[in-house]
Amino acid sequence: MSSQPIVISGSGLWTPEHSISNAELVESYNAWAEQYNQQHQAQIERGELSAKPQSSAEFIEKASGIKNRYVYSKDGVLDINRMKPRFAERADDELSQQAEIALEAAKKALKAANKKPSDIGAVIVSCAYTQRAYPAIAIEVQDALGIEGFGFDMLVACSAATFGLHRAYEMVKAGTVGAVLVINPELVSPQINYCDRDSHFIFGDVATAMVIEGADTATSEHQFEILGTKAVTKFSNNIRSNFGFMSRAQDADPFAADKLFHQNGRSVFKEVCPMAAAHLQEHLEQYGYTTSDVRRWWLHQANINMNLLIAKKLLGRDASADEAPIVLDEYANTASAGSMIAFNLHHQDLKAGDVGVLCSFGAGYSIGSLVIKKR
Ligand code: CO8
Repeated sequence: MSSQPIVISGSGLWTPEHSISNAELVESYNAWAEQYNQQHQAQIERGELSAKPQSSAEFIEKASGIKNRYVYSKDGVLDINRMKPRFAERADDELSQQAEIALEAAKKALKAANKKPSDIGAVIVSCAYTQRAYPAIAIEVQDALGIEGFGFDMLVACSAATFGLHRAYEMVKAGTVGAVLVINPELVSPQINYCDRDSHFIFGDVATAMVIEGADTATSEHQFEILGTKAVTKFSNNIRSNFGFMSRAQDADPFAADKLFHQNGRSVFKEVCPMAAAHLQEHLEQYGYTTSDVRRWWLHQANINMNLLIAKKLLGRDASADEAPIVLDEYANTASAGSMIAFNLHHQDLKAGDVGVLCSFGAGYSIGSLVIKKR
């Protein structure tokens, strides 16, 4: 067991070049809904089908705080005769799209951490979906970077990034690996039902990465000691995707609406906010801190009203944008990567001794947090 501090020594962020505003997304969804209603007019009139309701950019911004999302591929999403992104299928000897974006974020994290691939002993790809079952995307990335050692994928929906950091922390703490690269290539747009008014606006694509290592090897400018990690899961069907390899044997449509992301958003909101606030309070207490000792909250980015409510429960007042930065207005919900984006964009101003909290919450349910301190 290593007695030296374990640190986050670098982080990387890859942002897709294409973005979609609420106005663009709503315009194409509404045109699709109108076309659907015209094409199914007779069944709708007979009560056999429900008419598709119109979406609204104002509703989206007010209910979620989302104004924009980035996507790997834009044109197919806005094509009302397609309503899904367009990805070319790649040959087995070509780099997969998910490994491609993972590499972009990983290279930036390595650079920020002053690390070469030969310094890394393990690669964890942790995210909401992987584009194939095996070989692991992590092993593909490991190979592309020329890293010795091992890699594996792990899926924990919205908490994949924090849970991945937990595993990295434990590996370095146990002394089995010197430095770990944790990557979150959140390529979620292929799983979004762009024909569902209630969820078509929620997600965007992104990739984030972090390097975790012992303080004795860390040389980067911005280092954060991980004081500890805390995780909890509690089964819920309120956020679900039934996509999986069983569909073939079940003679089921592998792309039916229940196989895509769907949720009971209101219940999620009500149930997860108190769980997350209590979790964070307890985690801080383990180190003798109160919430007022925290300089920055890099909270999960699913919904601005959730973040405001959680911050208010914790602090007893509204948190400022400087205390709890919001990135979902620009990036939307990026599954597990939201708090990692917030950290990436908002950590360089912290001073030695400042305490911060990285936190995720979402499907599972799952909640993960790290209490960290600027060195
Ligand atoms: N335009 C206009 N009206 C709308 C729209 C729209 N786009 N969508 C819904 N409405 C309507 C509803 O139909 C409803 O109408 P009515 O009152 O007549 O029934 C009304 O607006 C209010 O709807 P809601 O009660 O649903 O509205 P909310 O204020 O609750 O806002 C949210 C909806 C934004 C979804 C909100 O509930 C929310 O954000 N909840 C939290 C959800 C959350 O955090 N989920 C986590 C999901 S992410 C995760 O866990 C990772 C999964 C893995 C990644 C998946 C990648 C694809």
